[in-house]
Amino acid sequence: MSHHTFDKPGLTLLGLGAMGTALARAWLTAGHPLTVWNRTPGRAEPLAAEGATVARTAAEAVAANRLVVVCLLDGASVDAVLADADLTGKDLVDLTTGTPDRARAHAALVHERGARFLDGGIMAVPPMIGAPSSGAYVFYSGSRALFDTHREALTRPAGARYVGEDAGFAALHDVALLSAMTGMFAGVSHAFALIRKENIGPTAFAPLLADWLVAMSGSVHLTAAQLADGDYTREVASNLAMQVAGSATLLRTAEDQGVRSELLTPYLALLERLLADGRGDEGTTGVVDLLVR
Ligand code: FVH
Repeated sequence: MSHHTFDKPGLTLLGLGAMGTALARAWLTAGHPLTVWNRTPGRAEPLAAEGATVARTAAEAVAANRLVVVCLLDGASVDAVLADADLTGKDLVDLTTGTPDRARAHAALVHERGARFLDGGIMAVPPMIGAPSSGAYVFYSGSRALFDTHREALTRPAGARYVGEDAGFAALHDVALLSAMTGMFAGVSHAFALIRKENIGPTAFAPLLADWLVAMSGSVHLTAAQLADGDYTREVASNLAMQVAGSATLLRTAEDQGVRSELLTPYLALLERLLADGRGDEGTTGVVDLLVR
């Protein structure tokens, strides 16, 4: 049975996967009356015991509240789930991961169906949701009016960073951060591969690696400053000529340790192109120009 007292505005949540369930618990714990629906009904049962109202259909769940949050697998599942719902007068928030273009197209369709739209990109994994000290937050973009109307409810599961009226911007921020993370994961894999065959314990090595990555992460601010003013030689501490010379050491060491260098070579090839263009006194910021088609 529920032990919550509901004195907060109600909302609807469609999708009770790992993330949806974490979001639901955060809203219930905060005292928001919550209507839920999930394709596989069994996933709603524990939440019903915690105070959620379980709708029989997605359309019924949408009808229950003005604020409707969806957190589903992908864009196709969102389209399927919302197909039969009346969105007139609704405030729809889509926390499903997708591309910026998908968010913009979805915003246009939702507007045609009479609703306001806000897209969200969740920068957290489910255990971080509802834990204020976890650092979890959500990028939001789209209707500022919707965001302001529901800010209190929206910031219960995680912090919020509103990044603009363009509905695609939340997804763009989300994907940009995830892409940088992917490059970092690639580098981490390479580093562990280099020590694999030696008598260097990975757990002893890990703190050294983590501290180094944190120390180097500050370089993003110099890259940003150089991109902003167009002077790529400004405050360069490690110039490109030196870095390209050093890259031979990285590749030779990989070979000597029996490690494939395929995660490094595409990036190093871009540095060599910049050097060949006579930009040896710059840092690595010119790579951004080479990447943009
Ligand atoms: N979990 C994570 O770490 C990440 C963190 C960052 C944000 N993502 C995104 O959040 C969306 C939901 O992720 P999730 O972790 O909740 O995903 P699942 O546990 O796999 O649950 C998927 C839900 O989607 C429902 N579903 C799938 N296909 C359909 C469909 N065709 N029609 C209706 N519902 C559908 C599924 O229902 P069921 O399988 O239980 O019946 C779940 O409710 C996602 O965009 C992440 O990228 C999570």
